[in-house]
Amino acid sequence: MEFKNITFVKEGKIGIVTLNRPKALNALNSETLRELDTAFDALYADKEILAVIITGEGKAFVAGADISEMKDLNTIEGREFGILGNKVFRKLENMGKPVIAAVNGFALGGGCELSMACDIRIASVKAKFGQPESGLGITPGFGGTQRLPRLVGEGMAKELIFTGKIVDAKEALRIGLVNRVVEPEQLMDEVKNLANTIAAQAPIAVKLCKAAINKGMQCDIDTGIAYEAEVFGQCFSTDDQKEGMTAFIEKRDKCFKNS
Ligand code: DAK
Repeated sequence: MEFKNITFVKEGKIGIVTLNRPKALNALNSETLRELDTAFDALYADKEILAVIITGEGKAFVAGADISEMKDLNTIEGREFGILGNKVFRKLENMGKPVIAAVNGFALGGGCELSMACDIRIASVKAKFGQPESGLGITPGFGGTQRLPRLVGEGMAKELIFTGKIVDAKEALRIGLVNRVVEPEQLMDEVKNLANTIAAQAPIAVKLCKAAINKGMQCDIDTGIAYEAEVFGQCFSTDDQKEGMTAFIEKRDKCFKNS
């Protein structure tokens, strides 16, 4: 697929989306958001793709929503921009495929929010995270006030959002914003290995695990446990459950069919 501001390639079972507006540090303008929307639809529709990686070209992952585009928005346009971004990020979050952010550099504002809409964040030592919106006279608009406290806790999220402080990868690891930190040249290998490990599991089980965890993060534990029981039951209608358990008993490699 051809895009202006992103690239989308397939490597075996992995789909890799790269934000590719390095001159603007991959800032998210509405055109880029619409391209991401199209790419996420394509990722969802492609049954061969079992895991997704999002990364950025150059020294940024994403340096935020595009300030030059946002500067002169009126109330209605601001709301529309926020709705578009949230729609795209929710699509990613609910895609039913695991998504890993390979955070290569600046992940600020909408960039930090994009990384948080992914399931797992792996950072390069060069990555920097923050929600600098309050210094621009706005609130985070692509879910930062909701996802950051869920990830790092309320107090830490409030400190980061109220101050606009930018933290390095080491601090992001300490507060639980990223899973691990690696050298820049190891980042894509590390993330691809992780993506391939996930892609080797039963895809429907992974999809249902993601759905159960996402749902459980939003509701009380009894509702979450009831949902888990539901999806656990659903697994027994899949070929891959039979294959996974039969392969274990027969002491052979399993061969999942995503069915
Ligand atoms: N938007 C547009 N252009 C950006 C940009 C951004 N967020 N970040 C960087 N750029 C551009 C710079 O303007 C510069 O362009 P030229 O001057 O070369 O034309 C180019 O990228 C290189 O940037 P720098 O020269 O500044 O590079 P440095 O290495 O010196 O500094 C930096 C890197 C990341 C520290 C710095 O660029 C920076 O502070 N950038 C802004 C970071 C930021 O504040 N990000 C948060 C943006 S606000 C909402 C929807 C969404 C949002 C809010 C509400 N609703 C509608 C409800 C989200 C808001 C945000 O994300």
